[in-house]
Amino acid sequence: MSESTVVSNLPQLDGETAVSRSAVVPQELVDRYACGPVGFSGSADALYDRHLFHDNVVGEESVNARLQYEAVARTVRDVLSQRWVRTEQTYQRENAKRVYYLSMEFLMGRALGNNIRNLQLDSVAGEVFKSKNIDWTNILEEEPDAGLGNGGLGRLAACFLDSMATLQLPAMGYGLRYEYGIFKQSIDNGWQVERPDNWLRYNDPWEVARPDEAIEVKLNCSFHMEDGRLKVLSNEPSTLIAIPYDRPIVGYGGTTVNTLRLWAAAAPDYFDFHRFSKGEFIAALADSLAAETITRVLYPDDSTMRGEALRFFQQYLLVAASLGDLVRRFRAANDDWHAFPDKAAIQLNDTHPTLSVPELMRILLDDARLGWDEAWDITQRTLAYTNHTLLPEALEKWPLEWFEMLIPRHLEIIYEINRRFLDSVRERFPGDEARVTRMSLVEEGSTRKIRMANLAIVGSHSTNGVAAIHSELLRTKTVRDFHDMLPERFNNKTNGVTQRRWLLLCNPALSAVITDAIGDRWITDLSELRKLTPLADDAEFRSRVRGAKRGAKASFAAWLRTTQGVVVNPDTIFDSVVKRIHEYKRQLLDALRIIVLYNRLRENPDLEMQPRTFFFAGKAAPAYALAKLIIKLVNNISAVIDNDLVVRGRLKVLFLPDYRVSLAERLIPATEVSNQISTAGYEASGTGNMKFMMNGALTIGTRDGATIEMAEESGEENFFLFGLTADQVADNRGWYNPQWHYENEPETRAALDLIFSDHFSANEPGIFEPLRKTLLTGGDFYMHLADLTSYIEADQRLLKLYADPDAWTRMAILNIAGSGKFSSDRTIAEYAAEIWDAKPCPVR
Ligand code: 26V
Repeated sequence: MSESTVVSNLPQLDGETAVSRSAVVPQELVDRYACGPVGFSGSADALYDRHLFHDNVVGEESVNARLQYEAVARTVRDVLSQRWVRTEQTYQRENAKRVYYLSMEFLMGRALGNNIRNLQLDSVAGEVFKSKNIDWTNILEEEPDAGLGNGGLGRLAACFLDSMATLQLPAMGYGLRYEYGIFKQSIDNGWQVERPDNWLRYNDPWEVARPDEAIEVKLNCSFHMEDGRLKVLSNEPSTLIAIPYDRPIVGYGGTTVNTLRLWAAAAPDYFDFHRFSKGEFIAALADSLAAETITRVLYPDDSTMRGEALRFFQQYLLVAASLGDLVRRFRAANDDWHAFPDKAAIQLNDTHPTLSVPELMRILLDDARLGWDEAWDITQRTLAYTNHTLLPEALEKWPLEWFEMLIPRHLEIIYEINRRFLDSVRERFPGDEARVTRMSLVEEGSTRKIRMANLAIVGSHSTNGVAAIHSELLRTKTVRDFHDMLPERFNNKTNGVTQRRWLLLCNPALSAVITDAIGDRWITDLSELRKLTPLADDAEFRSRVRGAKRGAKASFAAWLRTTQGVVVNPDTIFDSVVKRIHEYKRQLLDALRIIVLYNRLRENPDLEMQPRTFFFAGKAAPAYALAKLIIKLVNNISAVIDNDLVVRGRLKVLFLPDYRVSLAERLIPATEVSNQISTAGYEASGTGNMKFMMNGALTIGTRDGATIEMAEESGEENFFLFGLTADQVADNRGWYNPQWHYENEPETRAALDLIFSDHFSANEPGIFEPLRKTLLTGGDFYMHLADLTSYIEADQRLLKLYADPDAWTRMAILNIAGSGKFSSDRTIAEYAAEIWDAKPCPVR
């Protein structure tokens, strides 16, 4: 195939805008991607022009940045499309064991920059941009974040997809195509305001609808709309259809292109056709809107389980559609059902897809007509469950009635699973009826409920936590009875993040410094970063690392100024706490630290203190009033400090609205101090902590989640650890009294008094009163006051180190060097070897 231009069909343009020179794709890339029946060949900017003018049917005068973005994205999709097809063909040909990652959330962020990078098309893209006079940074901004997740759990799923594709695993993600992702957050007078995230308003250039692969989902009830609300009619069986929309997941190097398949709910075309024929055409069509309601919106709360029937429907839709699809794929290549666990591994991302247990049993019993024991063995060997939280209020329990109404056959199966399981408990622990009650899949009470975590543990062969301490607490506290009985099922898989997005893509300057020093193998083997350890003592290398950090701070400051009109000084220490707002994550503790520092300066204006900028970002669940009040407090502190001449220029507090993947990609490289300050024993793992570490921030934090393992990797002496341990938190519960700290620690008292004196709420007296209950009279459940003093002490040590730039940078380098364990490639390799028994299947 020739290197020169191919595609004709270009619009007739005048001389000035005609393609003057073309961006030629190097032969090596043409060879790599031009596979399959439709050859992709030659000129990338001809493809681009065709998409720009012909897909949109516009003339040159209508071109804008959004259309340019779509045309570039479609051009990139052209390049990867045949590789994508080839990937699936290879898996089919090899009849490889597949990994299916079922998740209600995938927090993908933007795809364009990532796909260009992973396909190694940077230089071609650069040429197209040059020849077409495209402002690259502008068009990247046109892509909305795919915000189909709340926080850590959804972002982890996205990192896992990247790693599975890079490791060439035959893997697929299954999720829901929410029309509205996580809400957009803005701030009005300091308060969080939510707006809908209509991310699919424009054509999404990545998704491929595949209506011919739709799955029918049968329900024992039907839906209709009444006064604009979704109503359910029980005992009127109906069918929904789930339509798959596929998105490409490009592995690094572009060899493997896996699929993220998202389901959209719809009514079948024959929906209620007898009503059509009765003349109720319009009414019946209006009811078909009811079906589409199911995948309308992501639930924006990741901290409290609320009894929302619609969410239960969503979970069933995900499970029924995904299992229907993957079983169909299995049947197309295999006729022996007993081979199923050798051909499919299904990972349940938290309990949200746990209906997979009764659904797979139903398929094996009713469709495949296997006996109970065979079906149960296959189900258990296929499924595995990951737990992501120990918070009791987040543990899912669904009312029995809803099973009865929607999926009575599944309830029947759950009863039988429970009967057999409780028999085995009684056999193992005779006479221990209290244990039987605790372990039952059914919670008794005024409304009987199914305990989804119990069902997931019983119906699978593996239950894992997401960091060593979390897995340990799971075994010894949360589901201890299950560990007593089934110890071999429990294991740990410490989380990780993809270094392709969270270092290579978001921090090009630091990436270049690292690659110059140790080569680029770290991109696919992060343990290579260990080679940086000796360079911590190399003055030249330190100065380069420092230069990269300084550059990232300056770009972030420039971005803040141009996009939000906010001025921050890049010569101050950049200190961040970014994550969902939750009491256990203790953003309040950070606010108290800042007030203590503020008081010190007010009391002693001559005090020497390095100037600092404190960044907060994160969303509060719309119904979580206290979390919203924390946001208000931070914003009010910010305003008061800005107006106080004593501290101006020395302390600055900034709440950055609408925390999301693309904001994290800018803030993390610029951060010098990472705060990971949850009450020990409550943060399952954390993954932001890892992103900061590999970008050269130092961590000030508690011994919680994966932060413990991070400190182990770089040495505790290179961490600023403080506060109660998880054991101490548990042991102190009985007698802990926040009042003691208030009475005996003058700075603690002064900080609280300042809040309650309305210093930060002069025009809104009393608004922070609810914090008195949280922090004092209500017992301070998350023990903020217990840890405040040691937080301040650790902070002082940190400031002392900052005053010595060489010592600081040395430590930052030792942290980067120690971050290799926290690649999601390592995590996925462990899942593949220890849970899935899955092997790479290179695309040929
Ligand atoms: C729970 C719920 C409860 C019902 C309503 C909707 C909803 C949505 C999500 C969740 C799951 C929250 C659990 C979660 O995100 N856990 C986080 O998982 C991260 C990845 O393993 C981990 O790093 C964080 O520490 C953990 O908080």
